[in-house]
Amino acid sequence: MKRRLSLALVATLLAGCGQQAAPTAAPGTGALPVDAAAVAAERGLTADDVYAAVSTYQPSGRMDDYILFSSGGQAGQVFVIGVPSMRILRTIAVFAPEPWQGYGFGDETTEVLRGGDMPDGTELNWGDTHHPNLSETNGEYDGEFLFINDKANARLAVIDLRDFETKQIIKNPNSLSDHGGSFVTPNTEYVVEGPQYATPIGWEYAPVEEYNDKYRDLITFWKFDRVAGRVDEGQSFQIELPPYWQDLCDAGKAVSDGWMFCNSINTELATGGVEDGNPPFEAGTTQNDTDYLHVINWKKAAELVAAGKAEDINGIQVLPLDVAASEGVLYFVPEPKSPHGSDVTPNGAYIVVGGKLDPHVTIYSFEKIQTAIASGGLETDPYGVPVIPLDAAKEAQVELGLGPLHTVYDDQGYAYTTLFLDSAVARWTLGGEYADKHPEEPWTLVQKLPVQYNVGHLTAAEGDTMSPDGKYLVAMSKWSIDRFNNVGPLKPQNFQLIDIGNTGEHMRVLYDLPIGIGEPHYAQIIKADKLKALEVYPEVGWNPDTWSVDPNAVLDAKDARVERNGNNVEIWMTVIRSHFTPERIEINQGDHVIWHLTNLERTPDATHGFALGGYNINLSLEPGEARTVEFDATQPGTFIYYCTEFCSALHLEMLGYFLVKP
Ligand code: K7E
Ligand code: CUA
Repeated sequence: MKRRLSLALVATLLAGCGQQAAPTAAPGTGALPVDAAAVAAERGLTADDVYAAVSTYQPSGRMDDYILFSSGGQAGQVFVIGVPSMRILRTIAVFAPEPWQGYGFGDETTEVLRGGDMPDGTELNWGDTHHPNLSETNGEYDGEFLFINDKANARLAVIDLRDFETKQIIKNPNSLSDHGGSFVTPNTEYVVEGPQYATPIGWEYAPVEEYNDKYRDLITFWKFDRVAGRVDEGQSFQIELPPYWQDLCDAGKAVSDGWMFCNSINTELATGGVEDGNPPFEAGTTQNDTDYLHVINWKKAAELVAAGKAEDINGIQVLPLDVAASEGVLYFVPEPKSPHGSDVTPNGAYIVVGGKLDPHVTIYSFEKIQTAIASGGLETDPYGVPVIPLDAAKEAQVELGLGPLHTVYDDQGYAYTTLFLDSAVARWTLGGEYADKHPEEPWTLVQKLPVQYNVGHLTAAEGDTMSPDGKYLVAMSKWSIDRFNNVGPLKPQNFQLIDIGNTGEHMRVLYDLPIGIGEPHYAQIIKADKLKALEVYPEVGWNPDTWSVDPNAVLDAKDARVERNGNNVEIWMTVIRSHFTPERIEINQGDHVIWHLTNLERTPDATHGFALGGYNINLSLEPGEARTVEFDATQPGTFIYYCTEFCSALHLEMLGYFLVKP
């Protein structure tokens, strides 16, 4: 039996879970036009489910309030997702070729991808992306750029958010492994690539027995040139660190601006070798009750580099460890135990470290750290780095549960920490100037919300800025087990959208989004209206890499042509619904081909593809875009180029013949 659902019925449904005032009708809307209550009953939905549905559903054509940028894990790209609908809006190709975007299949995008190859030319065609970071101005996301690291090969990528495309990939010249990146300083002066597993500098060969002397970690401060939209490698520098496996880093802000904080996980200097009777890595690295929080004065380091205290190693300035230790750049503070995650509070006053093998988060006071440094008389570690006693720097510890990892913040003075082993998100209260914002005692656990399952990072709306928004949090779980239809042994990761703003009293899960490609580690959520992406490129013939009209763009089909100069054949081609001009190209086997293509469209979404079968060439030409492909016509025969986007009713007729005479 179907009943017409009135707003009063929805109110009853919602009241059933003791939450939220009943919704009130917008003027003139009256009763709901569909029998939602009957549908809910038929589908077995609870009042909580209905609340979740109406909190996340976006009618067709309605935009999301927030945009989430997520790492694509070992798939090597970035996902762009709307919040709260959790609709996937696009992927951004970064470290791996990606055909839909025509990324890495012959044109200038291939040069971007190849820019991250190994120094000997070994091609790297994937990356293990971990931490996307948005550019910041005065500690707030500014929506201009996104950076992401590749843990597997120690690389950094720059994405321009005017067109959501990767513009630069840099191979770190001295490191092979990174992790604590790509975190920015509050005005994006630097993009920081923190290290992970130690190797000799430049990953040169050295026996593992020489670990303590020869193996090192390096934290890299990539200087970002905002006008050029690129990292300026010549103005960048590195700081040599002991081989302690630094893990996650976060930049200080406000009072702590100019400082960087990284946790570490192997102060034991374990080198594995279970086959030789040594403790295996996981035992060797967990002997100590504490590792070291690294406290790094990057402004001081930059001054020392400018003063000539660094040395050039493989084209980048490296500040030696003994200089960093003796000149006030590097300090350690003990941190329990094998921690993961180091997150500065929005006011910059505290650093929160997740214990991983300790049920607490430890909160460090930046002021106390400075007092301890000023008092002097600090003991040093075996590498000569001053060590601040834990009690001198500690503000508080909060017991949360098993496996605390990462922490983010809201606008109500709460912190949220993931508990990997408990599979939960813990909400707890900050103290200090935040104490007045919430009714509870400072530094106490308030609620634990189960999530599914084995949660790693979490991210909150504008949660890494100086003014978080609250409202939404996304828990990024590694396992999904029983949450989705079985798709075989390799299961998706699970993003769970959590309501932290509308419920007042408690958090609740609103939506599950399976991520069936790559293991995302981290994400950031920005207000959608901060993003100013283009609808179409500014002018016809636009080169997205030089950000100007390309000298080889063809602005009118009548200028399309083929020119031969010896064995070089150069083609200037226009692309518009629904034809390529020219439509026939005849050359000789062995010719060198330079093929310029210009999409003449000005209509949003009027993208044309350009596939050249048999030659591994595939481009995506967005409205106004100009691209160039260069290759040797080694294969004789009759080839076809065609458009891969169903762009018009005569899309199937959008092709040409490429004839290569033997
Ligand atoms: Cu997976 Cu930030 Cu690389 Cu934690 S990291 S989960
Ligand atoms: Cu252009 Cu299909």
